[in-house]
Amino acid sequence: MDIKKITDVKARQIYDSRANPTIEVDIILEDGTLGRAIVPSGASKGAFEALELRDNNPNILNGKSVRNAIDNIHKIIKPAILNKNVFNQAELDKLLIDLDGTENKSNLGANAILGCSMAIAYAGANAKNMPLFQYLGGSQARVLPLPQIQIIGGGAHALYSIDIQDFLAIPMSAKSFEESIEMIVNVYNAAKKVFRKYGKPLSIADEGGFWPTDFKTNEEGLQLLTEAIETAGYKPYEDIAIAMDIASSEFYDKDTKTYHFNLENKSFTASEFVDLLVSWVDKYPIISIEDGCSEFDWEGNKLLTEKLGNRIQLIGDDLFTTRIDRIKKGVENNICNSVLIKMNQIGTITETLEAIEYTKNNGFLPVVSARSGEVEDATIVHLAIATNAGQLKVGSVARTERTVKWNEGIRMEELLGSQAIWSSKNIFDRIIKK
Ligand code: 2PG
Ligand code: MG
Repeated sequence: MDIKKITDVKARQIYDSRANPTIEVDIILEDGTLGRAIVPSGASKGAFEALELRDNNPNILNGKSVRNAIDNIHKIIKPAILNKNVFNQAELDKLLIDLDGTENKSNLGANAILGCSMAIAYAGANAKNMPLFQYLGGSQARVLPLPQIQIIGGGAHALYSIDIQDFLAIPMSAKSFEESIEMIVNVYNAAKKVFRKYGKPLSIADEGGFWPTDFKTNEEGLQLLTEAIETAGYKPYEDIAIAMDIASSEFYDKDTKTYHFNLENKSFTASEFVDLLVSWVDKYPIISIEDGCSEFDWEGNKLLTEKLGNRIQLIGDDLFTTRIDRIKKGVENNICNSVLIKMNQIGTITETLEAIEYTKNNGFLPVVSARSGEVEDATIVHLAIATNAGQLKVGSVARTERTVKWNEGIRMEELLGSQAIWSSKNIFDRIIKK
């Protein structure tokens, strides 16, 4: 068996796309090979995510510095993984989990652990001179994911100027990954024209999509995006369909069990809110809805699935937080039909791979996803290809922390050449029964 020993571990505080500190980890091997990775960070975080360890000193970087997590890497993780074989990813991830010893990685910090886990994977791949997707997924890793790309960004990513978080586009008629990105770039640029036509300023939200200034209703996002699709010369739904991330946990009141749109000053019971979403699916070219109901509202999500589960993709993000125990609850009770996969919700590469595997094996669709705070790291693209997950969500087609992922996908499609398989809209045939 191949052995390459880890001889050094270095972590440092660097900065993400939202000017927040984050962690970069270098893993160095006996032959000098370097594996380097950077940890992303969310804003609309799920209550059941693994813990991102921040220093919480109000005098330093708004409490967001990550020096303690970095100390944990140097003082606790480094001595434990030195001289270990880098190719034993699962064993090393298990070691990191055990070193932490808590259920939510709150001891060492999920950010400290994930940074090491990712860098170990890169060091292994680099030592074998392989792209990461091939190292993690082998010779059958070759499905290029159907992208889900943000055109308008609201909610926590635009100072709550509207309640709904994302209006995204899915390139249904694309014949390849490369073409799929080109199509969405056309829609993005058409959205610029549509915004100008209505006199809306072109500001950019956290993930590169347009900031929803002067919206009177949340539904306006659906109207503008549909018009942008048409302006770009595409047929809504057939060519480009709409995906939404409602991120409804952000405006759900646990005590009164109601959903509240601040923009319109309207409150909804779960069943009224589900009815609203159903009416939107009837009226607009929507193919996918994420977190339609809150992470605390299993009944609402169940009702939503009863009404829409055969018609569109229903993704659980905050609801599942990439945890098999929570995904299992969805599978067993027919709640949602898809799972958003975020590495830092769970904290290691191995657990992320297991969550994707579990999701696929139980007939749900995994959607590998970036966070709203991103960096120049394209690990998730490789993760999506490595697992043949079939879908990838990264924010918009603007801003380098986003394009670094799409561009890597274009390169990997080229590298795979005739071996590449295009996920395509057919992926939805597994859940949509029309
Ligand atoms: C989401 C993500 C990415 P955040 O809710 O799906 O869009 O946002 O990283 O802020 O949780
Ligand atoms: Mg989400």
